[in-house]
Amino acid sequence: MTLPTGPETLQGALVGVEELCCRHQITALENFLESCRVFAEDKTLNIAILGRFKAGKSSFLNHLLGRHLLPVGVIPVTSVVTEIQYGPREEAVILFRDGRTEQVGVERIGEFISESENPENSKLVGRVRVELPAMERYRGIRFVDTPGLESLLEHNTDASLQWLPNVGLALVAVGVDHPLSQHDIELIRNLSRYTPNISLLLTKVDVLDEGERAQVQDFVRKQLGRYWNASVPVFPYSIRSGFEHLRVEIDESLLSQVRAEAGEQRTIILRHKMDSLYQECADYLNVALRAAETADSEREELRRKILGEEEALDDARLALRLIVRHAAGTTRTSFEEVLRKDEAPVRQRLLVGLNREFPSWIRSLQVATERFDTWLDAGVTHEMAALSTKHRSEFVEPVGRVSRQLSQSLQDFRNRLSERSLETLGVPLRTTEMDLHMEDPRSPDVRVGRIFDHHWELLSFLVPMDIVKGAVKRHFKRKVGDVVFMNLSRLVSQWEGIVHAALFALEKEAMRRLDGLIATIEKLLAAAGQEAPQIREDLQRLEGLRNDLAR
Ligand SMILES: Nc1nc2c(ncn2[C@@H]2O[C@H](COP(=O)(O)OP(=O)(O)OP(=O)(O)O)[C@@H](O)[C@H]2O)c(=O)[nH]1
Ligand SMILES: [Mg+2]
Repeated sequence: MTLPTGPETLQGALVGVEELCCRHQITALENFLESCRVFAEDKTLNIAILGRFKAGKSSFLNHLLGRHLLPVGVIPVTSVVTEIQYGPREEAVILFRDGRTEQVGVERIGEFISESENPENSKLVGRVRVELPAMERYRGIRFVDTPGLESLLEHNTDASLQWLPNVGLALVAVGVDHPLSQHDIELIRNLSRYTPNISLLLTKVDVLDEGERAQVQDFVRKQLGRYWNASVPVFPYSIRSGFEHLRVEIDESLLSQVRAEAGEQRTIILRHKMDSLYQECADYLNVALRAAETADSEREELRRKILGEEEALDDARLALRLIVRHAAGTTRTSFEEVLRKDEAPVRQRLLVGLNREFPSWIRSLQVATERFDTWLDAGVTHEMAALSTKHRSEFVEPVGRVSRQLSQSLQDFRNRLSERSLETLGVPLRTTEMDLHMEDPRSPDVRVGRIFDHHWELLSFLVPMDIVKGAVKRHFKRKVGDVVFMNLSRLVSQWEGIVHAALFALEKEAMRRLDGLIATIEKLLAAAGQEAPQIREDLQRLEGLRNDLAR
């Protein structure tokens, strides 16, 4: 692993925390440790543009780069995290969630990142990386455009929030038309766990006259000052002509400086992340120390006060399970509901096709049945594939919803633990649940295959087609209806199977996290008196590592 500067110290710090977590079995910090490790290994510092939908994030980056690279618009547009960095040749790489990559021309990225061309990210893109020779002047940094928060399109909010732990520098975009909401404040608070370097980009200032602009800037600065002691610099911006000086200003006061000191900046940010990590690790160790200082006879009581009775833990597990069971129990009826409206139109389309094709099949009964079979197979497969794509987001919706509910439920459990720890031991246990993340499920294979068996071929030499034509066509029409119905049921079952598998995988992961957290706390609370010196020593070691880094 290579670290930006002071590699031994940082490396030592990461390994040090890792060792302490390992010795005291603080498995609950594994995810956070991992995100620090990933950041430490990244050679490029990222500057993320985050914020409310339609705040002008993509427009800002286009304007900064002096070209129309990212799609922009009046309705929510960006649906995939997009990275822009220096490269000797202009190219874009689409990184799909399943690990596949595809290289495309830069002018085609809209097909993958815009809501209109990739609705609800149905193409399952993880990230898009664009390399431009024009980024030469910003070598060493990478701009990251993120999907807007707070719109009705929750998948966009999820995509950005899941990316959050990777943030290097953050530029929070706030339009003067919605100057600073509670959500923006929450976002900045959330970001401050991961980075000390947060600035505010006040966009669209051209829509205000000079007096109003001063008022809004004053308001925003005052509000920020109310919540943070550390300053959050505010950069007014506009992409309209007449405001070019604002681009120069942000470039000189922020971007160029960051570029010149990218290595140092990475170290500062990594230190900040490590500091949050220390804080949380120290909280765990403090709990263990207080427990170790408690007389053995009171230990059981202590455990009960903090973790609650065994039944209370079972209730917490049950609550997670119920979230999943409830969602799984309603998928079938809701999927049937979704597809019910499509049955008649699909049947109708196929019957129109049948009327069109039938006259060319009537040479013999054998020809008619064979052609009918092939035609219906292709037609139904096509219709099912189209329905599967059209309703994909409705089918996978429970997965995202359940994932959010489980994360929230786990965080509530952590908060209760912290409160009880503070009450009982006088030390809090500030820990944060990393969002549960589930890869989007794959769509089912809708190929229909041979549709039905019949023995008409046996009759085909005996029956003159002219006479039975009408009966055959009526029979085919009935068959179309039956096959459509059968395959819609099959599509429901296929999606139900896929979504259930994803939901149960989420349940398993949530359970694993809850049990991991409980095991961590139990282990810490079980710390016997003779362990106290070791814990004290480890707390000191942690403090030492922290001081080393601060120096
Ligand atoms: N007047 C004015 N309009 C702007 C400015 N910047 C962006 N806009 C407009 O704001 C709208 C939203 O711009 P986008 O860049 O798509 O916003 P976004 O934050 O990337 O939106 P999402 O990707 O949906 O989150 C577009 O109609 C832009 O033309 C600006 O400086 N001034
Ligand atoms: Mg955008």
